[in-house]
Amino acid sequence: MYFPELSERFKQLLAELRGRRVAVLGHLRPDGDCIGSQVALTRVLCSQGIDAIAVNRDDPPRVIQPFVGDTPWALAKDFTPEGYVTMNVDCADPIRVGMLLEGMFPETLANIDHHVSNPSYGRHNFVAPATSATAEVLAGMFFDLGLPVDAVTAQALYVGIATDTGQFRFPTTTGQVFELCARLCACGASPAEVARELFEQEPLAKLKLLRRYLGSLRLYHSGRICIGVLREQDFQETGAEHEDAEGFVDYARDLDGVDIGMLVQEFENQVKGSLRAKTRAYRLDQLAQEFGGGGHAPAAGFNQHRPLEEVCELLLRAAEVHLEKMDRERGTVGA
Ligand SMILES: [Mn+2]
Repeated sequence: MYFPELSERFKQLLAELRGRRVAVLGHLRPDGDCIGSQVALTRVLCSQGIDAIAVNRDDPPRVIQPFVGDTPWALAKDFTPEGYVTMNVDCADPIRVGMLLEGMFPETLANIDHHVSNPSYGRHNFVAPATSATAEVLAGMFFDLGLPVDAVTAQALYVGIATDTGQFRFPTTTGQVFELCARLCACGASPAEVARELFEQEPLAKLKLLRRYLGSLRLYHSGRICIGVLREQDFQETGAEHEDAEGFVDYARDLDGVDIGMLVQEFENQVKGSLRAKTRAYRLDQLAQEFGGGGHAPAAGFNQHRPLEEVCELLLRAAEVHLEKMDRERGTVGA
């Protein structure tokens, strides 16, 4: 068994839900793990005689769309919630589903997630903070319980794990992750097909946007902090979409000598910050919380309603203080 305790409770929940209607909710601006988890859970629920549908405020990103297949799907604005209970996936916080869905469903029946900051807000909680992805939790429970994992489900779970591990590079990439992926491949997941869809259909506008982000990178704090920015103008002038900036922050983090990499971008009249560290030791979830956000220890984010310059200044100062505090706690002086 991968998750004995969670799987036992999940089995009981499935029995309770037979014949019911379930909306499987994901977070705003969904990523591969969110969509992959929604697709997989919705399909497995349907296979168990549960009338399930995935519901999102936003459409899946362009490169993730092909993995939805024939899974029942609705946008929040077109959805009638009467008679449905909800299961949230990959949502560290109930407000992550967006105001519209939160208003429709003040109560979350089940909360399935892997964010360390998740306060277990559901009536039933399946939160495994040490795992790489919500898709890993779902895959483990499905295999534990012998539930049917069809090819679309397997592929969706593989997408969730491959994206949330940064293509099997992040510290959360364990032996169990590879074991589960091997089983997903046996059920029809294709790593080559996923790689082609996700990484080998880059629009030129995205590369133009990347050039601007790379051009904006600045080093601070003896080269241990790297910040790059993207303004609304950068998106307009390159013709890139906001989802194209996904993953750019890794370039800042990946620089030699850098401990914390950041991307600060103007987005929907807000300023969005993405934070990445090379190790979990830097507790970026805590740094993001200072700005009203959250996430994982090595990868976190936030939204702010201040001008971009002001956010950068505050963030840099907070990051320096945070970095020094983390150094002291680890008993090291500098890098
Ligand atoms: Mn995730």
